[in-house]
Formats: sequence, structure tokens, C-alpha cells
Amino acid sequence: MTALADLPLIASGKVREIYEGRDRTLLIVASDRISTYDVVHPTPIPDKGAVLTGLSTFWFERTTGIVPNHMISVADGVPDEVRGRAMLVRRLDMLPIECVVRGYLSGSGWKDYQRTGEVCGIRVPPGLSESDRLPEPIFTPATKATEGHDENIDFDRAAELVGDRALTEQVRDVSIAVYQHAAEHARERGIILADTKFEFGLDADGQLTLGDEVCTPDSSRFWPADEYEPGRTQPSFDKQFVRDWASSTGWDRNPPAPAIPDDVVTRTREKYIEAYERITGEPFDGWLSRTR
Ligand code: PZK
Repeated sequence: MTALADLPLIASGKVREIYEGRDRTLLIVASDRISTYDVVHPTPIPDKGAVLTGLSTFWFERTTGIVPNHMISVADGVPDEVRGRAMLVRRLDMLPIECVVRGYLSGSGWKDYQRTGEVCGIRVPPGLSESDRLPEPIFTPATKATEGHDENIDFDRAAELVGDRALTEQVRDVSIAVYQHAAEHARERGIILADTKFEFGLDADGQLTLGDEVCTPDSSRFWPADEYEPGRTQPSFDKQFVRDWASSTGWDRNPPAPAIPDDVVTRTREKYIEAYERITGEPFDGWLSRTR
């Protein structure tokens, strides 16, 4: 079995890493790190990386009929030291846009709407409030910023960056279909998937392929359905305890983020596990055995 230390690190994000495997494969490793207000805390949330990998696996398995994806394995070829929180994937030629789908008005979508009445060039009905559900999910692409925040762009700009209008239309339609599937499933289990971000690439045969992570709490807004109340910012299903605690400390949201106390870590870990169990309908205990 390969050890992680033997694999070249090819990219590192705030909370995960990508290593190069053999024969055009990559190993995506989700850490237990957590960020609030875009800053990573020094304290990990145990099992967070495994929950995110388990959720991506669940959605990849359920959406192969909509679009092929990059997943190869969460067992064979995964080093023991990252078992449960790593996925072996096919290397793709990634498209240069973030494929965001929004079912609700939040974050930069709400900001842009208040300013212009549109989100990424899509006309949205007047009179909506923060966190309102949209009449239908919309494709709101963004640039991939190497530093700072992604910039929302309209469909024409996305097509220009992709360099193929028909392919961009396919990406839009597939993004909305995967979001719609996941959002309906999550809603039946008490979680509102307000929005989500996908990344796509082309495989060795030029086929459009879903990559990255799918509908995890790190790539999406998860809201507890029983607390949903439009007209305000919604609580986060997973991160709310950390946010509330961090605010109460008077932290100014600039680095470094403060260490998280044990009780907040414990309650946050329980929320991630609850999200996994609600969405998959399986005990989280069963996840690790699936990866051996
Ligand atoms: C790829 N990222 C984003 C950055 C991360 C992830 N299947 C693929 N083929 C080629 N490249 C990528 C993928 C995927 N997924 C994704 N960067 C490259 C990213 C930093 C850390 F974990």
C-alpha cells in the first residue's frame, strides 16, 4: 500500500489537499480543519473530513445517471492514514469556472440582487427578501480566484472562459439537475440545500465529468429546515456553534482564528455526523467500514 508521504502534493486548499497518484489519478484528502469567515481555526473537528468524503460519495453514486463523475474509489488505493476522508479520482482537464446553483437568495446572490435586481445577469422577481426561495434554481457561475473572492459572472462571460457555448449550456443544465436532485433529497430529511458549487472537467475522452466534492457543507449552504425564516440570514446547519462562539469572543475575523473550546468542537462534530446520517439514512459508524 502507498503511503501518503510518497505521493507528490499538487494542490492545497484551506481545508484539503490533492496528491498525484499513478496513471492519471489524484487523491483528494479532506482534512478535519474548519474555517469561519474564511479563516481556518487551529482546532480540528474530528471526523469532519470523513463526513464530507462520505457525503460526496453518496451524491456521486446517486447522480451517475445525470452526469459521469471523477470518483474511482474510497477503499482501494487509499493510504491507511487518510482512510475514510480520501477519494481516489480520475484526473480531468478542469473547466475554468465555478458552477454555482442557487435555490435561495443568500450571500453574494442576495447582495447582487439588492443592488441590481439580477444575479449573474438572471432577472429575479422583485420584492424578494434575504433567504427567500427562488421560483426555480438558477445557474450563477463565478470565476476561480487564485487569491481573494470568486467573482460572479454572467452566462456569456462563463461561455467565453470555457471557450465552448454548447458545453457551457450542458454544464448549466447538468449543474441545475444535480442540485435539484440533491436539494429535494435533503429537504425531505430536514435540510435545506440553499446553494452549492460544482466543478467540472473533461476526461481523457473529452466527456463532461463532475469533479471536486459534491453537495457537502463546505461546498454548499446547509440550513436546518425547522429554523427556516426568510427575511434574515439563516443559521448554518454545521458551523453555527463555531460562528456564535467565535463572535462571542470578540474576534475581529482577521487571522489568526482562535482555538475552539472542547464543548464547541463536540457539538459541531455531532452536527456534521447528523448531516451525514440524515442525508444518507445510514449510521456514520458504517462509513469507515465501507472504506476498507
Ligand atoms: C482539481 N482542484 C480544486 C484545489 C483541493 C482541490 N479530478 C480532478 N482533475 C484535475 N484537477 C482537479 C480535479 C478534482 N477534483 C481540483 N484542483 C485541481 C482543489 C485545492 C485543493 F483539494
